[in-house]
Amino acid sequence: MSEPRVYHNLIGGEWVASASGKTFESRNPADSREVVGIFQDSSADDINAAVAAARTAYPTWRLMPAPKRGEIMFRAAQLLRDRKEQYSREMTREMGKVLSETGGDLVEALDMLYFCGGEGRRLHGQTTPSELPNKWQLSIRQPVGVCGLITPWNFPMAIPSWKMLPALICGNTLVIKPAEDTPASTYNLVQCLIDAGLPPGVVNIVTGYGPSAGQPLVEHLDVNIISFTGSTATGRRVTELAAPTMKRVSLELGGKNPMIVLDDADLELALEGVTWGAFGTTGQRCTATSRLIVQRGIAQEFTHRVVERAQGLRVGNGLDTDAQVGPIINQRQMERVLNYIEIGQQEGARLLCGGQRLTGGAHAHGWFIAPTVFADVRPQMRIAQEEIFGPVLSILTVDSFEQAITVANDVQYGLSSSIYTRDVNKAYQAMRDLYTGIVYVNAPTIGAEIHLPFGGTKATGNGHREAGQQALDLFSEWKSIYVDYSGGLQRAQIDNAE
Ligand code: TXE
Repeated sequence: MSEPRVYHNLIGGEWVASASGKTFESRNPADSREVVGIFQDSSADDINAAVAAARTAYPTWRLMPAPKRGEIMFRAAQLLRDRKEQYSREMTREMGKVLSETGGDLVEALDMLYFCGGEGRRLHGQTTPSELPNKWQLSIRQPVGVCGLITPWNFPMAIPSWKMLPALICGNTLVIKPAEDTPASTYNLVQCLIDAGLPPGVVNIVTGYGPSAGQPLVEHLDVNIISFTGSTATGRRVTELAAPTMKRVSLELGGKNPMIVLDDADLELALEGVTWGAFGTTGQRCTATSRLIVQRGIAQEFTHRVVERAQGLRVGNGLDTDAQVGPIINQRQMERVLNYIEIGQQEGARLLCGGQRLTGGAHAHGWFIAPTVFADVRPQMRIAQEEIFGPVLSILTVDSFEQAITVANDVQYGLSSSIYTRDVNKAYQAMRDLYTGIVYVNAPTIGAEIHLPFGGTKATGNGHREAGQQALDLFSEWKSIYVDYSGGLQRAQIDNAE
């Protein structure tokens, strides 16, 4: 095995070691003997240097015409496409998910490059008539300044792209602190931007752990926005840490996403959907289908078929083209998922398949868990309420459509939901009444496209949306401009009726 690559922080266009000289390893979750890369274990000193570099680069980048900023993204997209195979393999080595999924993760970044590149020629505001004669008025977007971006490990390139590219097209500069388990894919995306002509200091990368590297970024007085994706607990902490500086904070947190299957549904279609929604990415998606809410008439038959499917899934190293489900990201997360399986059994849910770590053979050195299905789950059980973030599906049985909607909504999260039915009236009622940021009809809870807003209600976030044109609202500040060409003082906000 060749020597692992040593990655440096990117600060002001230079590749530099952490101020302390400390580093950490990122390992392959499918084979923990393999070191994927060595990264800088950074602290407040490194964050301070990176924020200063971003601040220095800001005035010039802000004034670069947005279509020109977009052209850099178009060129980067071409480079990313050319490097797709290599980067997908590297992503599978650091994150674990199967190659077709890491290819999909990369393609999301590609789509985002094209989408945001195109926004460079729009960034629309409004023009509107005035209530006074000979006066003209409009609203325009202006950048906010320096953005601090903190990303998780489950979408190692897509999520950084969702944050970096809208920030950049709006004219901001940034510091990104990628997840400690999967930093390499952030480097790969940024390398494409650099090779496409991104000026130094516009994007800075600082690697390290949450408390030592993430926290100083959140607290920094000269950082204007924090965009964070991760756990609800850390999101809450980030909000508290940012509050004294009054900076804008965008949070994309957990989910407990339900799929409803009514008696009249196309069961074969629903079966395909739940298998992909629950066990794709090993259940490590914020939109993963973690609750299956089935109507009583089909519950027994459908549960039986779901279990059959789950048992047939091939779990293995994502680089193995035969594997359908990869490992869990790390030992801590694996233990967390196994603990939830334990809790489910203690709560009285019926374990129908899986439930254990896979060991031996191809699984000997990785963090693998067998696809797991629980039946007889009641709505208030912890496995029906809390985000598990692993290949664990909880099946709940209901008597009616109305009960299904109530159960679906009765959790602290509100990211994604789905309904399978052939009844068009019920489908429309569900679209109206499911209180989530995303609703799917006859499709699983995963599969968001980048040109629609992404995010959720309740504890899933704090009201912001990523992706779509709505992402621009986070990374820009509105300015309203009034131009009076009457040559006299025209007084607004005064009773001119006379
Ligand atoms: O997340 P953390 P973890 C959920 C999922 C998972 C759980 C734990 O339920 O089981 O979170 O995962 C940085 N100040 N999601 O521990 O801790 C950290 O370095 C600033 C859902 O990996 O939230 C990393 O870059 N930053 C989620 C990022 O926060 C801090 C995807 C996320 O880490 C910090 C991932 C601090 N004090 C996990 N502490 C989704 N919404 O998709 C940590 N970080």
